[in-house]
Amino acid sequence: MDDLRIKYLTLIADAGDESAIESLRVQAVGKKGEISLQMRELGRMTPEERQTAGPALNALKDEITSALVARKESLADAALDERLRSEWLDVTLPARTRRMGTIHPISQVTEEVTAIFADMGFAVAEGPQVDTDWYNFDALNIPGHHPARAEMDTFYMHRAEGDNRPPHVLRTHTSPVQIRHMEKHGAPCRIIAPGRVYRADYDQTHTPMFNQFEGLAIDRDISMANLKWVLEEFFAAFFEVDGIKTRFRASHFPFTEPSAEVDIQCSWVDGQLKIGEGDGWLEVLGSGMVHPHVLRSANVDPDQWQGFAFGMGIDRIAMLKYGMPDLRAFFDSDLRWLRHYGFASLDVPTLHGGLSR
Ligand code: 2NL
Repeated sequence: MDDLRIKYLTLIADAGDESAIESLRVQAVGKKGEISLQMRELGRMTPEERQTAGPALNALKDEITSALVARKESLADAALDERLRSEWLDVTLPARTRRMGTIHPISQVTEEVTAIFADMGFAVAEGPQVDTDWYNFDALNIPGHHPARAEMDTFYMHRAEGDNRPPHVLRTHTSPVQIRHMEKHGAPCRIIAPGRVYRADYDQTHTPMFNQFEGLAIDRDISMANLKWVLEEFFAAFFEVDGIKTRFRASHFPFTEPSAEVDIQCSWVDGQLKIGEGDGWLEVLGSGMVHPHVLRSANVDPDQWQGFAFGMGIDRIAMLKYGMPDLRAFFDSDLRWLRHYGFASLDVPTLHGGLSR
């Protein structure tokens, strides 16, 4: 019996996998196994012999059965440990980047602007790029004879002879989006309207299609002071400099009264432009208090409501922030330029995660 015991305990300890354990079980304690055969021998023993051999055989069977179970469990644990080791995956690793094109600087800057204004409670409004001359001009206090119509180098849509629909234009600014928004949702409102606009003009600093965004805040007692705060917050966040100064110069637009052109602080040292320091000034936008005629056109009562509006070129502030010298390159689709100035597609700008990392 001792021989059997040592034989099986050794074999069990050496078993390398679950199927080896199973065949050992059959071989030792299965119906025709060695121990079962020994138990059959009990019948041929004297009662005295049986009294010691019986319990000893039962104890041996139990011992071998427990050894089989224990070994089986430890093999299963080892197999699991091995799987956990070999299939280990570091889920904290950064994603593998595969450059599948890049985000165009115009899209990137539009997202940055949207994130900054969203943080100040401004929603994004959108509208058609082809609109009637009423939404593009009349509603903005620019009547038919007004010189601003000619100055804007408007693209007019072709009209067939006898077509009585109102004339349509490619919008020359995103103001019609804001008019439509006020018509539909009334006051108060806080929106920005980013998008493409069109003017028939082409030289070093002008392209016939460019991108701008306008801002509009209407409430009972909004003032130029609110405008100044909002713009300074915006420039500090956008150019990532604290306490940037702005300068308001009196100006004129048909749709605002009073009107101001706004400069931001900058320095020019050794041909290097720096925003937010020094005592130079750079013109970046036009703004003012929305003209009562404009409010009335959009069915907002100017005796109850007032507010500010501004307009700024996205292309221009993108060039200033990212140091791009030529506006026209934005629209050339030159892959070398896009790879150089483009942004990684998963770097969505947010105020908490960084605008332009
Ligand atoms: C500029 C000037 C400006 C606005 C745009 C606006 C819109 C509405 C009512 C009143 Cl609905 N004003 N927009 C106001 C002042 C200036 O843009 O130089 N942009 C590049």
